[in-house]
Amino acid sequence: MKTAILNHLLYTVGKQALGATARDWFLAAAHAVRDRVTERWMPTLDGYYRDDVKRVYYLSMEFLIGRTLVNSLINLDLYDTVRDALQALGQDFEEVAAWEVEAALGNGGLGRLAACLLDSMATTGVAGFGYGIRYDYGMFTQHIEHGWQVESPENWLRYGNPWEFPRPGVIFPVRFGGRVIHFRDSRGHDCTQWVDAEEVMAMAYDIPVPGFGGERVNNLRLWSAKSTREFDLKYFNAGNYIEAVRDKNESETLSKVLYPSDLTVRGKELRFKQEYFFVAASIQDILARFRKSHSNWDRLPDKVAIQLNDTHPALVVAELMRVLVDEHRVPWEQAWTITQGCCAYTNHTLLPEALETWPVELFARVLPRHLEIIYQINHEFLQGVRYRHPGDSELLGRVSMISEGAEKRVRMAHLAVIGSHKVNGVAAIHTGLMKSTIFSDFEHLSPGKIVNRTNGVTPRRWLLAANPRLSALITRHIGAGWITELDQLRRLEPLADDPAFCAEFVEVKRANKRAMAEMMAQRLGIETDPDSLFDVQVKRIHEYKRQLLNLLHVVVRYARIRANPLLESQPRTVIIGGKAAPGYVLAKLIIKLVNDISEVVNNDPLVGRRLRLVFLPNYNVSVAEMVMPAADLSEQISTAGTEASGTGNMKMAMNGALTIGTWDGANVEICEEVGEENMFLFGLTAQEVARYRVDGYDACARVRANKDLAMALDMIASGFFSPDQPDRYRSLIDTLTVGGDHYLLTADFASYMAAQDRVDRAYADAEGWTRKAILNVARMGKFSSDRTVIEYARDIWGVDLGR
Ligand code: 26V
Repeated sequence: MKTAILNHLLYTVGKQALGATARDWFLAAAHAVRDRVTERWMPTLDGYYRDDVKRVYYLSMEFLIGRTLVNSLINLDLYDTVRDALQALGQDFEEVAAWEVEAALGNGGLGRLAACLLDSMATTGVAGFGYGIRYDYGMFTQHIEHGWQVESPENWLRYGNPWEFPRPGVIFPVRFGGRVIHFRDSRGHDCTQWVDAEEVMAMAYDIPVPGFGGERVNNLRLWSAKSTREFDLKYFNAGNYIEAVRDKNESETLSKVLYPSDLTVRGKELRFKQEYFFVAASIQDILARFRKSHSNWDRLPDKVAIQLNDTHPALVVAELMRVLVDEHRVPWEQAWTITQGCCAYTNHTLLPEALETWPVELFARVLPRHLEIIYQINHEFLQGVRYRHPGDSELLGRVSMISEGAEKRVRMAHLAVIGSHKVNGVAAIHTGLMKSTIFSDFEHLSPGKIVNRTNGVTPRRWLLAANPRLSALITRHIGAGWITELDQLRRLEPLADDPAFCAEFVEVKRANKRAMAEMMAQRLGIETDPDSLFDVQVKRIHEYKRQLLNLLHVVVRYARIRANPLLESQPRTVIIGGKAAPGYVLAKLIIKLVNDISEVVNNDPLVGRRLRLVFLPNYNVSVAEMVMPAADLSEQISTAGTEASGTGNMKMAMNGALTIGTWDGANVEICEEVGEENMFLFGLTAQEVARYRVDGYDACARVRANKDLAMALDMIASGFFSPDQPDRYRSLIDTLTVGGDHYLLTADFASYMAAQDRVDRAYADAEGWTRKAILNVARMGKFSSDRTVIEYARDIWGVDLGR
């Protein structure tokens, strides 16, 4: 390994040991590791080809991968080897590894889930291929200036990406615009062609995805936009250099940047084009691979499963139909059976503002043939509905793929549902709500099509790699089988009553908290007490996730200490982290509020060590890897019915945090596993929330009725934390009062405060807390993404894993 690293330093990086920077060492080590991954990659792909296995294509606009070095080392069992080799070369492993810029090609939960599923597919033996976009700029970097979020672009490819293989030979044209012509061919068949379109090229970059154990290495293929050769020719022919280069630039903007909002992209034509760009390239690649060993299109669903990660790749349905019908002359009905047989769709949110629709006008301009196909699919679908439900014209309007109104729009979720053989939600409660709310008509029309697949997270990254101390402790007691069979963690249960084990467990948590505290002191200049309760809420900033509810608790706690300076109170460190979409004004205001409150609380000598509030800047995968192992309390406090699943909830519980949470998303199933006595559940149920919203309720009356709530809101609204601009938070507080409090913070406030009191009492009993924390770890087996993948494989993908 030493020689391999030195060779790469010399021949790949072009440096000598003398004069090499830590980044040079990182690149050299990464290439040495990549060599080992590559050795197992080729045989894996050959094997798939030889055995003609069914392939699963996971299409996602986002893969939130994070750093790769440590993860690869762990999956290949080379961690110690490389650490020792670097040591022998005079380099500190951790310092070298820290130079890796993470691949942040995603917004949050949806993108991170895609990355976990890739890891689990490679580990469990699914021939799984990711397809996505190689953004030049992934998620922005968040800086905090005077308490406000400021975004800056992250040029993550500046020093090269050692994990990728450019494939200049794998390049497909993608067309936009033009018009459609219909004609009759020489044999009298009706034909359709899409002509006069502009062309952009999609070039492949491959990233190997090693499974744990290193036996199998799958592939993630990301597309990058390149201008077509014609642009270069134009430059030669017309001699108009500037124009030619401008065209080149414009076509290459397609893969320039990830949209940093997980809310809505209304009216963003570039986003629509990005979606088609990666769909068209992926479908060409998938079909070309199929055609290498098959000629009968009817066998496509036997060999190809296409999983649509939300509706972002839903154009697959229209594109597959177009290629089969227009280009390969497959009869429409037959093409439809094939398309439905291949496609399945995962829904990740019920929030109406996040449900994608695109104006018909935009479709007609950018993808005219696809619009025709969508109209045709819709027509036939509605015929069927009309036949089964004669006279129900309202039903037709509700399930149509086209929404009528001031502006006609294509409903991408309806396209995805109608074009798929299975549709799934990501937690039991979420799937239930899909069936009873946004997709209830489809549930009646095609019972059984909508199924649940509860999310999971990969225990390799989120326990083994992120928390080496706890992993070592677990392995010492129950062996290493848990790494690929997380249910084995159950064997820890009896150890929750073993004082020696408990002491070791406590020591692990304390060490993780010390490391986190050191980081916060170093980077943020905030001193925290590692013996205080680390109360963590890390996730995107959204009203529905209710970071503001968390802050109200902090303010009440602070006010109590001020009112009674001698008050005995459990020391707390409240940590909040997350990015706001750049255009989401209220979310950005919430970040400023965290910083304003922390400024006051952390500098108030009356408070002492009893309370700290920390805003953790630039929350990303690498930061998460440090935070999850250090959390005592996991805040999962969304309004019931709004968080599809959550996956941070799983990561924290798996690392021994207790959850304070609502009856929402996967919290419900975590509770089923770990037991209600080992969590702090509170608040309205999803049913009650729905009731409240229908009946309407008086948020202002709620505020008047609760002294703590009224006081906290008044402190914030009156400028106690923002003396430089006393009305800064007026608009934010108004959303909770005169604004109607859509996310029901005022309704859940009292119950949340009571749950926080239970937390304090539980934490005061150190032994009891430790026991609960151990039981949380022991009972989290269900939430391995290996289990999730196996469930998808069985009857969504139709892949036999021999289990
Ligand atoms: C929506 C949009 C709208 C268009 C602009 C770009 C964009 C990007 C992402 C999204 C979808 C966000 C949905 C999402 O991330 N859902 C999360 O999915 C997690 C994995 O299933 C789940 O654990 C979280 O509860 C859910 O919020």
